[in-house]
Amino acid sequence: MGQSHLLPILGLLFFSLIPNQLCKICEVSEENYFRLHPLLSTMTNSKYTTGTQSADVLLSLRLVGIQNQTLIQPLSQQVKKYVGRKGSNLSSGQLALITLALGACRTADEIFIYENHLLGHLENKLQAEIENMKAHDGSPLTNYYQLGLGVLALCLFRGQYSTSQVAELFAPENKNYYFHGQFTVDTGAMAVLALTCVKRGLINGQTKTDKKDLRSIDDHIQSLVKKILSEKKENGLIGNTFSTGTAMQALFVSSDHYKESEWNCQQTLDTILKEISQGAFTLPAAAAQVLTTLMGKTYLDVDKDFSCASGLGNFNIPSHEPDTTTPPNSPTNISVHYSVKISEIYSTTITVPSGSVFLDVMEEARKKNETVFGFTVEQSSWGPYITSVQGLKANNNDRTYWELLSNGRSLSQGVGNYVVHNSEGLEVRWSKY
Ligand code: CBY
Repeated sequence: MGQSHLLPILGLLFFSLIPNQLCKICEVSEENYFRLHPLLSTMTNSKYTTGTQSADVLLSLRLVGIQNQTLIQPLSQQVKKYVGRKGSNLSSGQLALITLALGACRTADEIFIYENHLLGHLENKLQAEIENMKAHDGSPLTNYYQLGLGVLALCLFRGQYSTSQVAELFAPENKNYYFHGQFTVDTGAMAVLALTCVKRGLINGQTKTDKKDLRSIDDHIQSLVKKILSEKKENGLIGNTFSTGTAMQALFVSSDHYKESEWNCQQTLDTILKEISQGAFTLPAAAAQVLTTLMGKTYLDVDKDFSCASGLGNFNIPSHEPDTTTPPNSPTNISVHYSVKISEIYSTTITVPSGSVFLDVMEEARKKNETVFGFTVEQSSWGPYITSVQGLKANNNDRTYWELLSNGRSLSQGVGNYVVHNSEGLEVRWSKY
């Protein structure tokens, strides 16, 4: 074959390689599917306390292609009932997550999205977040993770948003990407997913804009990807155990922004599989997020017009809880130091059965002294969240919250989940993020 014939073939080959370069994914191989069983047990056996937890699980099951209707139908009903109950009290991120879950692929649930004007409500919620930022020194009503989810849902479902406003909001130097001056991987990763969706829309000509916005969105993705990669730990985790799944999704869809040598995806995957076997993912929201990623999917795969995948159609769904998550019914007691710190420190020693969680300690302390150790709690998709202690309430406008610490180190689990140890020093501290 002459050179003149080879050229077009080489050209074709070159172009066919480009899409691969834009999306690089590593996923669990079929012979390792059994290692995902603990995630599916957590997702299918827990009683969902909030509708957003059900939405997290529904979204994940649909994206990975589990079509078992006896699992899917009740979840979809719970999510819709929750919308009916909470109505306009849903936050921007909750509404976005619910929309993603109901419209993850082509099902009859799509009607619910339109009949209930979920996209219109979401547009208003995002506007309210922006208004709050104007009135309160750049702090949104909720947080930037939820703003990211909101923009992502509007982008995927072709709602209304302004690209120049998105480009301005998601500039990497924005304070909302940082807690205590530290870059938050969860938040940055969600922003990369949202910005990538917006960028694809611009490139495909779905949304009209000037070149300036496209360039600035691309620069933001570049800079956020760099920050995400700089949070990579020696064992491959990115941020911590619970942010790694979302971080991986962000890296899957942005592989034109880093070199292959900058991230060993397989190492990260292996570490996550090890964490699963050690029982790290006992919350449905945590299990759902990471399952999506491990099956090589991202939230950008949400497509209400595309038939539901059947990748894991025949996946053997475990029907009972794994032994690792049920702590032994041990009669032994342990004692811990517990303190509440505002500017003064209030301390006590508490005895609880071994296997108790942080919340059990707080409840015991409250029994001893309601004035000093009284507190309020709310359910979130990540379990119970402490909203006030001694009547002092956390406030997003002031960026104040009740931080959980053990022996002076900030915890990466919530009060309902963190199992306490003998003679540990536990603290709830009035903090500013
Ligand atoms: N989701 C949200 O709105 C939450 C977004 C999120 C970035 C989230 C982590 C990540 C996620 N995937 O959902 C987040 N946390 C935020 C924004 C916040 C702030 C909430 C206030 C606001 N502005 O909206 C705030 C106050 C800084 C915060 N998280 C506090 C805490 C502590 C809660 C203590 C309490 N008062 O009960 C705590 C326990 C940290 C501490 N040491 O005090 C905490 N968060 C943790 C540990 C976590 C992780 C949970 C992991 C787990 N296994 O339980 C987390 C996944 C998450 C939930 N927070 Co915040 C981050 C991580 O470790 N990777 C959208 C909605 C629809 O679901």
